[in-house]
Amino acid sequence: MLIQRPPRIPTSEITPEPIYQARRQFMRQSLALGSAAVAAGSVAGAVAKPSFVADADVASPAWLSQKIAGAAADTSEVNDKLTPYKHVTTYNNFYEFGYNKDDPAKHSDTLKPHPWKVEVAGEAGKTGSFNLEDILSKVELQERVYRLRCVEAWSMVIPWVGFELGSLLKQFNPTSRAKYVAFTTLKDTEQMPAQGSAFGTIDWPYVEGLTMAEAMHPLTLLAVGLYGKALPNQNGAPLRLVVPWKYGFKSIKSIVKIEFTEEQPPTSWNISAPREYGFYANVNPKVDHPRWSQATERRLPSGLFSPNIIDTQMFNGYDEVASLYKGLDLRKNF
Ligand SMILES: Nc1nc2c(c(=O)[nH]1)N[C@H]1C(S)=C(S)[C@@H](COP(=O)(O)O)O[C@H]1N2
Ligand SMILES: [Mo]
Repeated sequence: MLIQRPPRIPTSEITPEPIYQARRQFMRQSLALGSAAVAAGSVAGAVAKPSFVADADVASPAWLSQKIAGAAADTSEVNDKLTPYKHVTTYNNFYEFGYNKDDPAKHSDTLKPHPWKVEVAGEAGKTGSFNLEDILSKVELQERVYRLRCVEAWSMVIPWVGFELGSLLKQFNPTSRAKYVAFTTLKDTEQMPAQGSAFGTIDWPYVEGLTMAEAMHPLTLLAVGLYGKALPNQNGAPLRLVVPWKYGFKSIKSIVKIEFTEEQPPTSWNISAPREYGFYANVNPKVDHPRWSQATERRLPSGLFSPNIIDTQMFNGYDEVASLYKGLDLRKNF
């Protein structure tokens, strides 16, 4: 991955967050007061609706906007401050639209996320091509506030709206031969012009993969929104993976294919630089990238005078996944 310059967003442009934080405080208070509602099943009752809703227009069909607006709020305690919407949607990696962090926000309006189909293939009882709307009609949307740690040593905290990948995969009845799940991004030089550019580090389409156990882990999401709105194109509309304990490049955007495989599938950054990017890509402060340290990270917003450097945590702080890697040498399997 290219080493990027510091963010270009001046600190003066940072959207004030009080709206989001105030709203969250309100949700907490109503939760505390409404203990009866909580006991009766808070997810369906008092806390339906995401806690964090950006005051932004994101074009999306009514059926999707409505579904996202009804997502169950994340009620877990999150100590990290959210990264403002403006940064989440203007500081992006989406090489299909260019290398610079502001390219995806500037150039992704050529992407047409609706209507959208996802092909499901491979080692499963049920395969075929499915409309996004049909896929979403069979899952429950939830808000999840997750840290996102890029391999380039910057990070954000994002309130996603999505559903557990495992809840979808089960519906296709994977066979006993399904050991991995492979994902593919759209390939279309009209919608993704930079895929046609002559000098490139990636052989399109972008591909990624997980072990079956990783894919079925309840932390693993397919996201359709963030900050209570549909995903902006630059964040991977209309459907992208979110694996919070792995480096951001595993969280593949604008997915058109999901395939159950017996063999470990190829992954884009591993193909382009195998010594630098592995298949596992678990966040690990003790295993440095060959060209830089992974011990710390720049938590966005980060500026010249307040770089906001923090310690990187093992598995990005999601210790509950440690059991997935018992007996695996994480230095070799980086
Ligand atoms: N198809 C595709 N998916 C992708 C990328 C990409 O270039 N193309 N970049 C990855 C990287 S390196 C990161 S850090 C995250 C960034 O997600 P965000 O822009 O929504 O923060 O997307 C990942 N998914
Ligand atoms: Mo990344």
